[in-house]
Amino acid sequence: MTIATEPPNGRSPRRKIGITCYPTYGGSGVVATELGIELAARGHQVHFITSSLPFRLSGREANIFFHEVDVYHYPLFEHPPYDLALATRMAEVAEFYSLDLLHVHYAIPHSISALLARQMTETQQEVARRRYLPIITTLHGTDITLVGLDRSYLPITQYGIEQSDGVTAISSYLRDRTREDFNIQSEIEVIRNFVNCDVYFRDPAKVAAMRPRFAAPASPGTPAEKLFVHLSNFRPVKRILDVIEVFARVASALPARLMLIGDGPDRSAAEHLAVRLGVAGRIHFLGKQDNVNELLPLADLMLMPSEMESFGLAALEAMACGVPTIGTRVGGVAELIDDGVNGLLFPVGDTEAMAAAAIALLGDEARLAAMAAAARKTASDRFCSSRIIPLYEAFYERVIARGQAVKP
Ligand code: GMT
Repeated sequence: MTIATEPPNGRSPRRKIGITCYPTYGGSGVVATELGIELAARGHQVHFITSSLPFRLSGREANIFFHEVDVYHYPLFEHPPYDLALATRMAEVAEFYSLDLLHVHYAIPHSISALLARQMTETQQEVARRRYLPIITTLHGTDITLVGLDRSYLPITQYGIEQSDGVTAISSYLRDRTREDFNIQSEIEVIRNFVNCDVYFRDPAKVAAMRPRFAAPASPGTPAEKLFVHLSNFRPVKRILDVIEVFARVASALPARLMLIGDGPDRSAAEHLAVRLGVAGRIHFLGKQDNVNELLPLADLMLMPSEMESFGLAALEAMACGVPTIGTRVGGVAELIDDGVNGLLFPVGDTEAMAAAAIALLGDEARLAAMAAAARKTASDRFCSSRIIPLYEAFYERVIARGQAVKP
């Protein structure tokens, strides 16, 4: 058993935490990585056990270790068993570094690999080295609302949730859906997405310097171009074509530009639609970007017309930068966006209403400024990492304490 070192300031004991996530672009990977960075900054030792270095990490951060999961490709394997390689690496790292717990993000397959690692650690051949390794699963979205509901994954998702020592969901909506769809009776802690408010903010001087690269400032007789932004992994659930449609409607009414940040399966369809609607020349396809905190504050409005969002991290990041979102009333979005106060919500697919609302808002500077200020205030009052990370730390302590009662 690891004896926690008590920090002098009375904060949570310093722990050794293994984190597993999808390391490429996507909200769950962003949350997992930012969580690791925040925990490391608070003195915890964080071990990322992932298939590659998570994209927001340099690999040189203090208190952060990276353990690559190497999958052996044997010609017999039609599908190399990543889940097993991950379980093995988890168990190895847990033993070598005496991890206090494993925290996995996105249920499939990570919770199952973690369960295997826990069992391996608990039943080691060498009895003296046996111990109980608690595992926490954080549910993010499609692991519950899409992938996990597929018949081929439902039973194992349910099993992974029920057998985890602790489960968190990123919104009340996701907690309730998990309980209903998977018939889960055990506790699910809601710990919402967070943003580092010291990194995501609007610096007027930087905006003034950078914005002209993306939208023309006012010139005699010509108003300034308005600037929209969308940030996602361009999967169908994000409805990128609605982004283009809304933007095309707005651009036919006033001078405007759109920054599209991210990449994914629907990018070429978006490019084709942009050409067809005659707005391709007004859109900056920026692809995957590392420092979105430098781009988001440049915009006037964020577009997030998703089919489903369990929370909507991209909207939160924009809001912290003082950029309100025009989004859809789905999933857990209403836990973040208060319609008419810090953003605007519409039914999925109602691009006409979204465009009309954007045009009206952009034409009313006082209302836009009030909404931008309210967006920043929501982010800083409720979702800053300084508020949310202690919730994770407290949850870790509860789960570790429960795990210490289990003697292998
Ligand atoms: O897109 C997903 O469903 C997966 C996930 C991801 O890995 O990108 O995104 C989800 O997790 C984010 C971070 O917790 C949430 O902010 C997103 O709302 C959520 N996406 C969906 O529910 C569609």
